[in-house]
Amino acid sequence: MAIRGVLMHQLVKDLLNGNRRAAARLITIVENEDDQKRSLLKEIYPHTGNAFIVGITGAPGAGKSSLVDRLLQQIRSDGLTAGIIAVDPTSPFSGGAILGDRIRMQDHALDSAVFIRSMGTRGSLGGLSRSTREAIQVLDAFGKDIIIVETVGVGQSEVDIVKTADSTVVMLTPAGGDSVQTIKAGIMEIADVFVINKADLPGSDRSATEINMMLDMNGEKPWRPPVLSTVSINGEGVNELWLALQEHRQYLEESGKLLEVRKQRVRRELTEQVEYLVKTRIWEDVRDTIELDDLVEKITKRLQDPYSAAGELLEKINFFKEDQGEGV
Ligand SMILES: Nc1nc2c(ncn2[C@@H]2O[C@H](COP(=O)(O)OP(=O)(O)OP(=O)(O)O)[C@@H](O)[C@H]2O)c(=O)[nH]1
Ligand SMILES: [Mg+2]
Repeated sequence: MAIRGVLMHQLVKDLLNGNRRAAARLITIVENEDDQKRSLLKEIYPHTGNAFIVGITGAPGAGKSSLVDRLLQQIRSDGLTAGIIAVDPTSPFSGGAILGDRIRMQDHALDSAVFIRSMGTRGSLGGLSRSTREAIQVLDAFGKDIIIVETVGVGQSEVDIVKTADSTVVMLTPAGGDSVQTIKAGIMEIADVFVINKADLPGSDRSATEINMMLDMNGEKPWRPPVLSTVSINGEGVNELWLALQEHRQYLEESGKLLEVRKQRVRRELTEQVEYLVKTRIWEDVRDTIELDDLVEKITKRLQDPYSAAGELLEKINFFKEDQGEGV
């Protein structure tokens, strides 16, 4: 085993012993590296699956971080530990949002039962949703009871991220009445709990009514998402949110839905992993054995077509070779 392998093993041991620096370093590794991290993810996997994962998504500036900060107080007063991952797809490492997260959450920064981490797209190989999921695994193995993932709800990658959550909170603000119309259908569907934050501003009642109407049109569902109002700056409604999350968790557990959802997640991860392996192995082999440039040249000159060339490339590749050792 290479020295790095030994180091990884030590880091994982430290993580399992509750060492914060190990947790931080391991998240950096899953964020930045592609090869080495697989062996460490393998090692921590048996220690995961215990955390309850809450996703919180909403427009930029809706008040997610402020709400999470308040939620932390509830979680801590129930004697539970928490891990927070704030995903900022637009301003990775230098954005005001991240700085803001730090400032707002600083009350908890010294609390060893709380671990807060911001993640950005820059440097995250294999996509943000994958590295977020892997960071969740690290915090899960670290022993955090509740893991909260904060994402800015704008695109597919955020929807993918919340698919990792057991409970998803969709946050809206009373934005002059157009808030409900502008939320994406995909975001609407993933909500287990709706929160109208900034309920101190006018229009929040109307937003709540609109969402309730939309939910009623959806027909009977085994879980009907509650629509709550919060003021994250003073903590109003946050206790109700914490109760709703606990209720949703109880519903998931008692209905067998939690198991079902987690199975779906494992299936997706397994599929992704296989596809990832196939992809990386193909290109390793292609680089090793075939002059890609020659083929490109030929195809460009119309001496060959890309369709048959692709088929021939595949035939030259040995997919099912044995495990290539550490890191795979
Ligand atoms: N009036 C009012 N302002 C709020 C409330 N919650 C948050 N804010 C303010 O809204 C701004 C954004 O709050 P954040 O908690 O950073 O929002 P966020 O959704 O995490 O923002 P991003 O991470 O940048 O997307 C801050 O200036 C907060 O003080 C609220 O309930 N009422
Ligand atoms: Mg934030």
